[in-house]
Amino acid sequence: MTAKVQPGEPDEAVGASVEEAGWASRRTVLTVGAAAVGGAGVALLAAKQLGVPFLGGKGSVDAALSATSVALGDGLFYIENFPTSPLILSPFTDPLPVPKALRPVPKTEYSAWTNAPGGGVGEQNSLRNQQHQIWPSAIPAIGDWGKETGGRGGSPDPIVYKIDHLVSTHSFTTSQVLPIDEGGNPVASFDAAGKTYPAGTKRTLPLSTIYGFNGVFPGPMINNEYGHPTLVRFTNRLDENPQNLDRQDFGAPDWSALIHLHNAHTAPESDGNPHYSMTQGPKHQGFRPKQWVDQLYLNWPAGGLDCEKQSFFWFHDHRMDHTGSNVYKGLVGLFPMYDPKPLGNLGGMDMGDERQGLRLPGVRTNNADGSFDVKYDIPLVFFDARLDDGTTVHKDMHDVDFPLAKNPRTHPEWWGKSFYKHFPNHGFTGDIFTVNGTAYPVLNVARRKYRFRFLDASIARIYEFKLMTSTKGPKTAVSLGYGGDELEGQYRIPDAQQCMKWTQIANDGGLLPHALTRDSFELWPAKRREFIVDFTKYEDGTPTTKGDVIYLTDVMKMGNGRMWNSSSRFSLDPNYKVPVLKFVIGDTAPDNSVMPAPTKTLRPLPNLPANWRSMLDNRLIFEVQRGSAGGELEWLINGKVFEPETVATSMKNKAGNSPLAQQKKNSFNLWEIRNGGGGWVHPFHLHMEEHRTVMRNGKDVTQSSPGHPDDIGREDLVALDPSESTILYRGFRDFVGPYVAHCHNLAHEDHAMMFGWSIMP
Ligand SMILES: [Cu+2]
Repeated sequence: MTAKVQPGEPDEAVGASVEEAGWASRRTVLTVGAAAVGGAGVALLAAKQLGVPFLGGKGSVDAALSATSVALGDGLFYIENFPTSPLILSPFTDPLPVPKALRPVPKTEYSAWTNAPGGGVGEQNSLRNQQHQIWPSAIPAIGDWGKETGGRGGSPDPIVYKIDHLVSTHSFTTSQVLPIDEGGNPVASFDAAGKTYPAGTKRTLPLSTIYGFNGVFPGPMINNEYGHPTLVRFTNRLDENPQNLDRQDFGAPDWSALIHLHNAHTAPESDGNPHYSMTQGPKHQGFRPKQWVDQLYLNWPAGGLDCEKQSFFWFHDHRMDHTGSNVYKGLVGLFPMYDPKPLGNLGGMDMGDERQGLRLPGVRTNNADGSFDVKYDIPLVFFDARLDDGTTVHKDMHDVDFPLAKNPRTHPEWWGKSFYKHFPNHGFTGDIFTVNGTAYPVLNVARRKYRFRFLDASIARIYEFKLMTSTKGPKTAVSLGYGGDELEGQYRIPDAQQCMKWTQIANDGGLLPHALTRDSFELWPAKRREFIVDFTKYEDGTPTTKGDVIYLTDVMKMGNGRMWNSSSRFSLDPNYKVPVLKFVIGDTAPDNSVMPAPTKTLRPLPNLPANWRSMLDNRLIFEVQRGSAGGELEWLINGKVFEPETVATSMKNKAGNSPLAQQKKNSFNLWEIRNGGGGWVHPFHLHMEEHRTVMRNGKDVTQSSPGHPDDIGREDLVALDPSESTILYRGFRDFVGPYVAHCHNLAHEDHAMMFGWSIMP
């Protein structure tokens, strides 16, 4: 988009292999518009080819874009054309993958690394140009941390993990599939060898090429505890392709990646955000192949305060302009967070041991290397995919980045592999729903309580989940007479009825002040929500029996990335009930966990100052909107595209000021995030500290928020309904430097809906 290239930027760092990745074409772009790369560069290149006046040069990218916007009309660079994925014929037979904790690197081993992790100058990355802002021993004795450590502060040295970004393969299902068209009719299919299979032929899916943390999707899970820092050495090895896999036409074309632990309380050099990366550290859109970075997660809450502790993070790629394609290509990992701090004399508050503290479901096994596993505490990662039908034309503005693909054209050789489109007008949604990387899996559960940690790792899809039973079971949407967008999810359970309620204990900000009982809940991109499910009885009190089947069911219809077509909050379609995960109840198992009563305090909220309303007039205001910067730069904030090297400016507030998005360290403020409308929804994420939503559309929601019940807790992502305005109370504690805020609809983020902000000493 608008990334500016550093003069003398060492693109050659990657070596000769970049030619294969399309770097040559990017050079051409750079010669056309020396001040711009990516989408903006492409727009400028296109403008030149069209004979539109070239207005390149630093500072005039916006002008160039508006000049080209008319010429780059939809017809030229952009068609909204998606394949229909083949029908999975035997759903709910593959087991749900349940992640095990990644094992750390022994100290004897990492101490012997040529560049062992450390807190010294230049020790933070392979470029040797950054230092960890706070090494664990230097954590200040503030807040509860001061009390906890007897006024000493500090934490032990980090537990060290090693994660490589690798080119690898992934299978979404072992089921046979039937290739179908958008009407649900059987169609011909293809293979990589050039063979065509006639309509009606059942097929086995080929493996999809992924970029994965340690080569798997979803990537490793690191189990963490407050007070025990974690350091991950992320090494980019995406230049290696030992299996000679076809990389297709998505994923960052220079194979760079930038890893963000969403939403850890983390220094900028470990935050992996584009405002940081373009101004410090890599001074590039991401870390390139052969480079490494040590990301240090102090596992220390904002202000040292227990009330700021969180409970479930995930890490994912944040490479500027290609976050969506890198995440969709597999760069997703899990990072549950536990709290061993004693709760009175009841033992560790939330340490994965149901005999202690809050007694949330979990049976913990400590491993000798410092890691631990927790049974009955299961992350569920939701990801919707679309698979190539071999006949859909690949064509969008990023084609220039992938010259080997020779787009626009069809790719029968990619039949059955994951399909991605960078710039769809209405965003990207898949028609196959996967959980932990597997389409329509089954989980055999014991008759007891479980804790489930939900994460939406999709590009744009929002889900609304219910627990349902059915006597007749799932039917294909095709057999029920549906076609087109109504084929999303492939299966429906027409006779399904809600049979259990959810007990919500946490959202993206960590444990709620108290548990909520819910019939259904929405899960927006990047959101986490945690629930306890009691598999011993139904909501009417009837006991379950062995062999009973319960479906985790999505009831939100969302045919494209714009917003839902129907959901419980807005004109529910009672016929849209898509089973996503099948639970089969097994034998009764011991259970020492306790279902928290609605009155029981889980995690008390941080203080909201009584005079917060006095800060309203001088709040910072950011309006996200669909704009007209031209080409694919259609997502703006305060009328501007993302400028990675600068901090954004607020709209003029009631006090008459337009403050810079710059805050003093350890200050607090109100930020308004406003949805400029147009019938879109935006999951808006602010890095660094979770916030409290204090107002929606001018109404105080600190006590209750209809439509968004867990607004009463802390959040790192605010769900913006169409034309909605939200006001957030935010802290800026402990670290200084550059951060970002952005829409987490990754198609929007990659097309400029992001802004830089920073914390000043
Ligand atoms: Cu958005």
